[in-house]
Amino acid sequence: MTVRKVSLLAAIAGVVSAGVVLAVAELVSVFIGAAASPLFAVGSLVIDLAPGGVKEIMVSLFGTGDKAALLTLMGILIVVISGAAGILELRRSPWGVIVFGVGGLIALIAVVTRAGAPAINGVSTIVGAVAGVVVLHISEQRLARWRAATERSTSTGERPSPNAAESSLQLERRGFLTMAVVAGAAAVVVGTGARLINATSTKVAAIRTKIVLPKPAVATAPMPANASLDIPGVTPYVTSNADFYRIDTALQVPSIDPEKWTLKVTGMVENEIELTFAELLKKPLEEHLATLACVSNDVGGDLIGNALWLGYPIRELLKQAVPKAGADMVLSRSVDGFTAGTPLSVLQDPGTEALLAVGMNGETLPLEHGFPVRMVVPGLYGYVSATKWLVEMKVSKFSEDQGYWIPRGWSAKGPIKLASRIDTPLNNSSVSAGTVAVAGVAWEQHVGVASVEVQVDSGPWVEATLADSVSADTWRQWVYRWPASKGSHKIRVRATDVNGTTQGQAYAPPAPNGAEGWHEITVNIS
Ligand SMILES: Nc1nc2c(c(=O)[nH]1)N[C@H]1C(S)=C(S)[C@@H](COP(=O)(O)O)O[C@H]1N2
Ligand SMILES: [Mo]
Repeated sequence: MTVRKVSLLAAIAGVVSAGVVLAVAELVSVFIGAAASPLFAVGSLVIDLAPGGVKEIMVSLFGTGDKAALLTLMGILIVVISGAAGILELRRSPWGVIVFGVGGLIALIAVVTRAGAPAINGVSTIVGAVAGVVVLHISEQRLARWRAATERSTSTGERPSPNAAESSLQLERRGFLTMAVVAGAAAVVVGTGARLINATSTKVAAIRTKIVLPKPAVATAPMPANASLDIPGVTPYVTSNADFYRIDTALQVPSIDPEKWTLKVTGMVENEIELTFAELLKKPLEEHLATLACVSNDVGGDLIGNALWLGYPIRELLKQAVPKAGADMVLSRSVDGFTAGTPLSVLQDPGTEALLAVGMNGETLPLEHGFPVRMVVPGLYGYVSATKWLVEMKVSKFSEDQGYWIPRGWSAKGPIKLASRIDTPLNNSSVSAGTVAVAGVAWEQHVGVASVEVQVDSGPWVEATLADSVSADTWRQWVYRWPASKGSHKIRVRATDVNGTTQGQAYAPPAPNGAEGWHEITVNIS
């Protein structure tokens, strides 16, 4: 065998062994809980350790596919490192085993340091690492014997008999290949199966579908007939749950059994509160439409959605808790450790419909949108208000506590900025001459949009027709019927809010507190 072929086989055995680590760990995690999966724990640790700017880069590169991108990257790294460890183990045993040991240790640290992780979660990583190390060591030994047998069968001198050498070569060859193929195939089958079980968190998903939400004590006002303009290509006024953007640091959607869920109100309060899901559902719930936006949403971006939320007013809960003098924020905490710091005054404001939401568009909150309970606060970006998988609200001070994104370079306060977007026609599309409906949405939640204007090339700003306003807390559709002439044109949009403030042209990136600037597209009229 050539050196190259031996190295390649050694590397393959290393990659197979890494597959065994992951598959066995995934299998054990089926029994002790999905949060014990080392791959996801390491990914989450990477997310938490990454500097703030990285989020922006990942989101701008991959949008809501940022998690898939991270996992792909980790996959490539695992292949490269385990392949190298395979070669090392063959040439300089036990160095390959040591590399695996270090990798396992890092994974173990990641698993047990996750928010709320019990120590038992470490078991799957340990069992997986031991299994992988055994496979690595034995398969590299077999490869070494196969290589030795090849050398014997080709060296003429000390050959006992050509047949014996030949058959021992076959034996060693088979020994290695069987191990690699069997271990590899088993890792793929077992690992994929176990991962699917861990990912779907079937139990909680089944519990969720059985929940019957109560009728709201305060229903939303009937929607004005003209809240939706009937323009093909414009974003629907209400975003369906399936189309609602998803942004969070959770590589695995947390699964919370609502029977075991409680919300604790703690910190600077006269009365600490602990609320169960059943108690929450018995309270007078309200229904409100609110548009939720991500601070990472760039000019023209789609990290924004509008939904009908069902929930209990947070101000009522705070009334029962009675915040102490000096408190000015509520640090809300997710079961996975994410936190958001929201101004206490906003949550207590009788005019702000901040909800402990349990329903979204007539359905129980979907798992990836925070089941069983999340916060929704009109007028604030999600990173400072919309905590999903909510388990604690700590009444505190901005001078004492910080939400997850603040030490990563984002502003402590995150009021939504006035913005507008062109949905149709699409950028760089070709449209035939005639009247073209240029349409989109504009928003400044809790303030309200008063007018939208459109400019074609360097022409005058022309006022667009606005859809009826449902409330200041939701976006408004707009349309401008443009008499389009042939050629390439630039179209820009800008909105003015109810206070008379117009969006400025100067571009600001999403970090640290939200993008600014006019959305502009180019269309080709033919
Ligand atoms: N637990 C948890 N809640 C979270 C986040 C998170 O990372 N973890 N991200 C916040 C951010 S940045 C936004 S924009 C909204 C997005 O909510 P959605 O995914 O339901 O659209 O959730 C907020 N709540
Ligand atoms: Mo966000």
